[in-house]
Amino acid sequence: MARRALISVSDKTGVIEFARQLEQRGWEILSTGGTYASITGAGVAARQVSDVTGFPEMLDGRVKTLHPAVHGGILARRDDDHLGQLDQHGIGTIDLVCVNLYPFRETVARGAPFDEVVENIDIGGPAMIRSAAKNHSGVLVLVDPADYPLALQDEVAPADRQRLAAKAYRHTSEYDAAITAYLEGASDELPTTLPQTLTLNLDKAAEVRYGENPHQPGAIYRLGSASGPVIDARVVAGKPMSFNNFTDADAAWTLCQELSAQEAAVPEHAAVCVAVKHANPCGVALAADVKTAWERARDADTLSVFGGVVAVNRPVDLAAAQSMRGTFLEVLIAPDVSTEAIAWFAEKKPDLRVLIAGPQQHVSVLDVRPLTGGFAVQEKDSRPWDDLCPETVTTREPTEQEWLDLRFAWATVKHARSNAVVIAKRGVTVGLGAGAVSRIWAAERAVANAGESAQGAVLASEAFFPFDDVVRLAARSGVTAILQPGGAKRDPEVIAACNELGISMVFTGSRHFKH
Ligand code: 93A
Repeated sequence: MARRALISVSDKTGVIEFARQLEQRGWEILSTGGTYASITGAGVAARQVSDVTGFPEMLDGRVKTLHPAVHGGILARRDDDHLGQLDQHGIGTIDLVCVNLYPFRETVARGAPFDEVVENIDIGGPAMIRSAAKNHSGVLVLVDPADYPLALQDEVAPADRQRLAAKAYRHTSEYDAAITAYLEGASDELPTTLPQTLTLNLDKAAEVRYGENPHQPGAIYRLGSASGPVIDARVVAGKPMSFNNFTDADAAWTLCQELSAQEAAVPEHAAVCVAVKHANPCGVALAADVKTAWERARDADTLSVFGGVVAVNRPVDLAAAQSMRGTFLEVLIAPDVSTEAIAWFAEKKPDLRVLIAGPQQHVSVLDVRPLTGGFAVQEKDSRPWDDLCPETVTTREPTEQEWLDLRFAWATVKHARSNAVVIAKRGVTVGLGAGAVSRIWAAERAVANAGESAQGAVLASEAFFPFDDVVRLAARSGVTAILQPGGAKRDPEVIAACNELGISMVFTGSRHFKH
């Protein structure tokens, strides 16, 4: 009997071609309404799931695939007992499940009303993904178009099947974490004060050889039962993680995720690479694919990336891995890393810690810093670009490209230590000045880094300009648009300098000190 695949995807990227390839290899395809329409509309043969269940999709699509004919076909062990039971009930096996979920996060992100957000909680999709992942020895589970080529091979190795299953559970757990976070926050205004007494329950999550320096004992603690992308990352190659590796990887991953969410709608910005050195970004880039994003981030500052920590938002394949040859890196963290890339790293870069990020659960929104005898505690600065009302205050408006670059530079500067200035051009940081004790020094550092590349670039600052000196320096270096919070006494002088020099300036109204 032909092997059967069930395809039910909201994100239809690559699905038609994948279905076509399956058809050519003799697979029978089952699919749900919208997916069925896409596939068959492109001339690929498929059957509706409702044909198999004998029930139409009902309750506005809330019940499409929740049926024993689907879950029995996925969950049956491939042995005589279970296959015999399927036979008795006239149920055929399902050998491949390709599902991605209703766009819950995207619906929240565009500010949709509560009822619409709730309607976008996928139930049947996660159920199928979890069923298939449980039975991964007999069923391939795909939640990411990047894995479609793997599934087209004649034989998929047990280790790859297991990796796909782990990825599937990560996919559904992150999805549930997003729903939890939304529901926990949806009914309440953000608290304006923190509680009188804070009880932090910290459990040791990892041992490290020492703290920031060899004479300081150190360890990594988990807050309650929280899970985190770095604390719970899988180290798939390289040496054990150090204290500084943990903190830098967390910094890199956080910025990478923020940029990834922010740039999601721009296809040529789909891949994000963040290189961090001593908690500050040193090269950040967007591109259409991970290899190019890494190469651009590296080339942004080839000196500082040496010994750095790198985060990317897309799976790392062999080509991307090989492009890291020749750069000494401490840590690479990614949502996934292919088996070939892991093997290559293990052989060619045995010291590099290669991490597959763990799930992020929205538990800790606190930023805790040590004081002698206590802690300074605040809510994390997680304000997104969409919360701002950026306003052009000069005669010249930024161009479309400059707007994209300003938004990108803003996210990056927010994650750099104050005082920070970032110069960016076409989705790459070309100059970064961070942790400076005066703003003009941060700007001078960024301009010096950028050199010729500052021509036609944009500049972002995490706090306002007390004087017009940064504007004049930026203009001399060739910068054409500037973004900063505004709100200084001398704003009129600063704006006048921009108008005199033909530069656009945007005020965000939002400061992002990070001391
Ligand atoms: O509303 S659901 O939770 N109920 C279901 O039974 C179900 N089965 C698949 N959503 C369900 N799905 C989801 O439909 C899939 O996870 C996928 O995201 C989407 C694909 O729908 P369509 O093929 O109609 O575009």
